[in-house]
Amino acid sequence: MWDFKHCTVYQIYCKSFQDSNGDGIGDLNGILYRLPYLKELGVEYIWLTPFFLSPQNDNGYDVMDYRETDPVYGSMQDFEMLVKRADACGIGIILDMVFNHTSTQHQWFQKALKGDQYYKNYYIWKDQNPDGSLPTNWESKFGGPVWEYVPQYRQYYLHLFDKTQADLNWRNPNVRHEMRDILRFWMGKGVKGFRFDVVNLLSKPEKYENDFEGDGRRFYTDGPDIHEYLRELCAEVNDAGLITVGEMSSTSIEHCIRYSNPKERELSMCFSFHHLKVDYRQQEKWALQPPDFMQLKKLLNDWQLGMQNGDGWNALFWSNHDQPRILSRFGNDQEYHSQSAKMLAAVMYLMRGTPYIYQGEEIGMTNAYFEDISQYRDVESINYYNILSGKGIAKEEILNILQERSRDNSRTPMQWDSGENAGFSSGTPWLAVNPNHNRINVQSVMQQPDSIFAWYKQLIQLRKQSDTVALGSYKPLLEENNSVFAFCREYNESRMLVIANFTADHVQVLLPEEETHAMQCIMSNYYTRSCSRQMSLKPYETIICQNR
Ligand code: TEU
Ligand code: CA
Repeated sequence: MWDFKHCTVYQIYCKSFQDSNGDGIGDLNGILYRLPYLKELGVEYIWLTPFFLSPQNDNGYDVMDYRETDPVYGSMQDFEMLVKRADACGIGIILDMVFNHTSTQHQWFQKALKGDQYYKNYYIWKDQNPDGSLPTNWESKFGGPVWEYVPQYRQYYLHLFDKTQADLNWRNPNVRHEMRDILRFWMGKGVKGFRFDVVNLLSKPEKYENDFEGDGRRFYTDGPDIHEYLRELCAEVNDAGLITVGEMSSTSIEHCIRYSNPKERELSMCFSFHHLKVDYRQQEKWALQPPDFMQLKKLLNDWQLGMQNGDGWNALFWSNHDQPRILSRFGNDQEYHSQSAKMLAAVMYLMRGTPYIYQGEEIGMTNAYFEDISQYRDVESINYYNILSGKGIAKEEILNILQERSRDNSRTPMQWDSGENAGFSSGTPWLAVNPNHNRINVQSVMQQPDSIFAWYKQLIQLRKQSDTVALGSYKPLLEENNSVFAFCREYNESRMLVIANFTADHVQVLLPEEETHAMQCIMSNYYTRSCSRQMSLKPYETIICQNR
């Protein structure tokens, strides 16, 4: 088996991948059925989003029992079979552990509500202020305050996300013990890794104070004891050689170096999100702005260089189940559908780090373009529809914002074929299928040798085989160019050059002489061509060159 630097991970949002029993909801047996597809793509790991018992208020990120499967996704036997069959295809399963909070339906929280002090101390409780105000003025990530009142205690519990997702008290050693035990349980089932949800929010401050500059995040992001918690949590997982990835909310390069530098023995790698906020107006998700390319380039370059200098490791990604489709966002999902999809993939997945492909990205799936609020399912979208309406913003404008920003954009069912419900389900899908499945689907890419899918396959193979891609150093090029992203990877004597036009215009580039010397083009999204100092790039053109 390859180390994780040569590997690619494929993210499966179970609910939307493949339904096997006609209830309109994707499930574990659906994934089993589609394993040959993933084997064909060539990925080494599947990151599987939560399928644990849950009331599904946040689609499984509200866990009720960490050791049970939700029957809607299948049984424990189904899961065990999936692990076994995936293993036979050379694919390891990475589980998604949501350890910052539990569902308020979890028996720990239920016992806490019934007066059990042992379990009450699993969560975070605060008194009302003497003047009757909330413990702090912090805002929940899904809108509204982070505090929910419980009359029998005359106290509030903390929830950074939905009010049905109560934050766990990681200062309590019993909580930390439970979590290690849960990891042990799943390691026993043969999983090959863990993704830890919002893991840099686990360590809360000693004192809770009002935030007059922001929403409160500066008090609990990368908190005081976080590195210690991670070392403790992952000690056995690391000893067993499993892969771990932390989802880091609003973090810094300095912290991510500590999280992922192998000497620290915390995690294998980190997801960070700064590059996915370059189209937020003044850091505000619900305010639109066209993507700022120069900022995108600077952020990606800074993270590449910063993590390289500190011996940290990035998880490389454009998309996941919380982000709109990248093709509709930084690419062009109409005229240059295929070219821009390939260009984006080449840029991200040839950087230094481990690639994470989100289901459907490899066939060029796009945003949903829903036109009515009734089509949305996500708790965040629905909350913000109400919040923005309350602020007096016109309905049409809110719908425009949701078309760009809703998490449901990436959650529409996987498009397998052009038939009814896109081959996802024989019943009514829980979230509408994108009508463009008649053009964009797995069946059709399989028939095209130059498809987006074929391009992804090639990139995955390249990483498997090339130490330059997997292990090489990263150096940004053309940093001042406001249309082109370019960088060089180097390992011993071998060098790779990636050049990408992020615009729909033809652009000229002039590269330094030493960068193009003895270089040959190995991949291009128009046609294979030579590599020279001076080039004219077509709309969204990308070329990948190598010396050899
Ligand atoms: O997401 C964390 C999270 O902070 C994002 O939803 C974030 O708000 C968004 O990306 C803003 O850009 C994780 C899970 O991935 C998400 O699905 C869950 O809803 C959330 O944690 C709570 O568990
Ligand atoms: Ca199902």
